[in-house]
Amino acid sequence: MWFKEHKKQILIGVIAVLAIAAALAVGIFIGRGKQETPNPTTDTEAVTDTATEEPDTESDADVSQYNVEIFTSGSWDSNGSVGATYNVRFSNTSDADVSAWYIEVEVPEGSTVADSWGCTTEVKGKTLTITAVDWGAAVAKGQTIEVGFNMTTPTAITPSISALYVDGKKQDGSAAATTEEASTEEIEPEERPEPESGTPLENHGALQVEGTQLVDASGAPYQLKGVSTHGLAWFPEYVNKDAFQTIRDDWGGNVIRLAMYTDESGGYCSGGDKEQLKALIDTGVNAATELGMYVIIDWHILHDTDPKINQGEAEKFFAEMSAKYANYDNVLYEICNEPNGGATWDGSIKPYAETIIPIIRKNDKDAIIIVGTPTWSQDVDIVADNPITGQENIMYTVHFYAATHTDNIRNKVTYALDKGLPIFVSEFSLCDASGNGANDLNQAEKWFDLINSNNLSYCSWSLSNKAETSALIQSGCSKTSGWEESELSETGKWIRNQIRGN
Ligand code: IDC
Repeated sequence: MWFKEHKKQILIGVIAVLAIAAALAVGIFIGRGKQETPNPTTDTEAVTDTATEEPDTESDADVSQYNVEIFTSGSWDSNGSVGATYNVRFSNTSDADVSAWYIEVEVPEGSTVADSWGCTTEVKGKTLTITAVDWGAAVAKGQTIEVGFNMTTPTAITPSISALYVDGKKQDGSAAATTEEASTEEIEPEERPEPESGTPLENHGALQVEGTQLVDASGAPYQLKGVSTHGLAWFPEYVNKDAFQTIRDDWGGNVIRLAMYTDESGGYCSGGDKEQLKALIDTGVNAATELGMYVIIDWHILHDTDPKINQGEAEKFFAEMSAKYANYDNVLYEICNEPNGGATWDGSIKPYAETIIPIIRKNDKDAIIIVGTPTWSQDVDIVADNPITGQENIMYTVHFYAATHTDNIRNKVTYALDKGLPIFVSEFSLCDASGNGANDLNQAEKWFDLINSNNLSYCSWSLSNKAETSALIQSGCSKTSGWEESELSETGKWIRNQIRGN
């Protein structure tokens, strides 16, 4: 493919725009290692030596091993200088546990750190070294850890990571570039689809599950195709009727997923404004309903790893949502986005689902309920061996990020479908699991062969203009609806084609 052949040029292009990436509020550093099987979370093989980086070749399956980002979570005036809280999030997406790591960040001379947690800090000239200690130092495979510190700088800064060392070895890293600058591949637009006469909801009514298949009110197989919002608290401006109408009429989509984080900053269970978040859901549900589109209310667990952690809140939330939308045939419930960490199917997720489902069913007897699966919604094979019984209209999620998740997750999907498990791809993108990095369009095509040959429903992450590859809108575009071709990111163009074309 052109993209593969020109990978080096693209990488050079990516490097050329680091100056632009430096303007981002979040500095991300991807530690790269040589590893053939790019699934960060389920492989059991030992990691190859991440220090010996070989030149890129076409067949080289380089993947991100660690994703480290630094971001500020509040700043204040400090006698003419700028005080701020900085958080460093380290995600170990490699197949081996990490026992020590540190990063270097460039800071203005004269910067001073007042206090820190999970790390120690040292400023030498313009280099700030942040070394993880105590609970911050050991990061098991698949785990994410956040450390932080308060620092005063003579002027406001946008921190970015210049070096990452893991277990004594320097990682060859690349800061993430914004989508539009990194994009060099020409994606020819598919023709805009002929609009259906009548809305999706008018034509297809209340959906049901039959075997592995989503079917419409008349029993005919039906595929939901659409987009997920980013976190509602972070990109509320995309929850509007015109945006959804663009997805319906220009893209040919019929579903919107409303992603409400539970435990990230501003999350429903982590200090977010509950009433405001529910008002956004209501705006989204009503906009979708007026347009005759389907809409998923997503309890977006992620940082909180195990759905049991916020189960009490989830029980109240879904009782309230299902009572409010009991008569809406177009509302679907997704009860736990991506269980991860120690959350097992038998021990946590299944019992959680078996508690939440009856709460929804009390109000809404037949809505589709989508259940997350272990390991960031990848292990549908485990679920297929022990699905929830005695319930109708239940589906299970598989999520993929094409540059990270490949054959072995597709094999899990095939296995699960063969065993009769109904699967919904409620979130995916074309880049790596961080939501950033280069797209792998080859792998994305393989995924879509599987999706379309099995008529699986899907929502693409994310309807936002965040400066990350998975955002569907160019980061320089502030329009919140009615996007032109040129205002879509590479991901946005490719996804629109998919939705338009099938
Ligand atoms: C990412 C967003 C990113 C945000 C981060 C917060 O793209 O902007 O800072 O969450 O933790 C998922 C999650 C989804 C992630 C996405 C990309 O469901 O919330 O969004 N991803 O990392 N699973 C696999 C990938």
